[in-house]
Amino acid sequence: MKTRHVALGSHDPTIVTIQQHILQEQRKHSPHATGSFSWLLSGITLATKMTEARVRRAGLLDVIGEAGGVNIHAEKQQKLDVYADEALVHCLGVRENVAVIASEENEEAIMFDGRNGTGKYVVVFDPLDGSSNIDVNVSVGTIFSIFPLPPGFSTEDDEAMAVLQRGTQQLAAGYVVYGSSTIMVYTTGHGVHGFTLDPSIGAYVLSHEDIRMPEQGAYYSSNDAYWETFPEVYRDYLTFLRTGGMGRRYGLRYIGSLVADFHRTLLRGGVFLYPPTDKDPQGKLRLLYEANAVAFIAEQAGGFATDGRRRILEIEPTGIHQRTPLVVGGRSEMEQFQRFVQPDVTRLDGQEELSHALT
Ligand code: P6P
Repeated sequence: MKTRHVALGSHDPTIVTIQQHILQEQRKHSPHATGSFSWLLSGITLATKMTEARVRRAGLLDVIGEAGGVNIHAEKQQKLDVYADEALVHCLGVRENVAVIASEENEEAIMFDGRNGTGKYVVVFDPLDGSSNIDVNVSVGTIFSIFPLPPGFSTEDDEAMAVLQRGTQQLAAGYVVYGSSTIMVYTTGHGVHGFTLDPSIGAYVLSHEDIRMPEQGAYYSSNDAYWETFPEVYRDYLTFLRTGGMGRRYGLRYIGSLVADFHRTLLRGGVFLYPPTDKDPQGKLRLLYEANAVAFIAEQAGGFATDGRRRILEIEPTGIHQRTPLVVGGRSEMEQFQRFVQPDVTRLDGQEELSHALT
């Protein structure tokens, strides 16, 4: 009987895992890459799979509810916050090319011992954003950014200095949405790509190649409960969208979980806003491990992100946990927002940054 040779995957040639994709991207854009970056990324994907397994069974395991502690922001830590953080710290800790990490769940940055010479990367992350939504089965997520270790940085230096880098320094950024399916979206500066976790093989498989934000969407996304405390220019802009100023009356979609609200905005277009409020005059979202990653991905997909005055990626961080207002969306919505917040088009900084980012 003739032996039939079936090459692995030939029955389903579309299977491209995130590891394969990273290696392909590295070979395409940095031919001399050593695979060190994909080794790092495999630490993040493993940690998110560990977290996903718990999130999926949250109602069945003793992981619902509060862990009893509070984080740096005096927010009650959920048990899954702590688990997700420990998974990332462990998985990144065994990757010798990671020198320093910083997490929403830990006040200080962590410098791993004995990494002089091998440590090349800094990873900052929000291990489980929106975790208070878990108990009511609403999507939550993990957000991360990867930076180079600054040249000349040594173990004698303050690890915070390794972490406090502008968003433009990011080598890569991504997020995972633990939603109706689990999807990881990432960029290394060469477009944005999405990978859906296939539980039957335990791998993230390419499902959304080269994601582009629609030029114009149909939704705005903000917590209108704070309407009265939004700065007037934000209220004027939202009224403009609501009343058809951009050729259509925008609907409102707001989940209250950044990764889910941003993921919808990335795929469907529109604009997400967390403006300054009386409760959070500097904005609620964190620059380093939320806004920067979202901004990098948005710009790579043809959109833009600002804090209302500056391009998010240009903000010089002064603190690991500093907060920022965030407005992120597609080209049309962001150009219109720019006209509201910086009407004097002669003002070069914002205009230049916007035009630079949107070219
Ligand atoms: P509010 C979740 O707690 C979070 O940090 C983000 O994921 C989300 O976008 C925001 O806060 C929601 O905040 O004030 O609307 O509940």
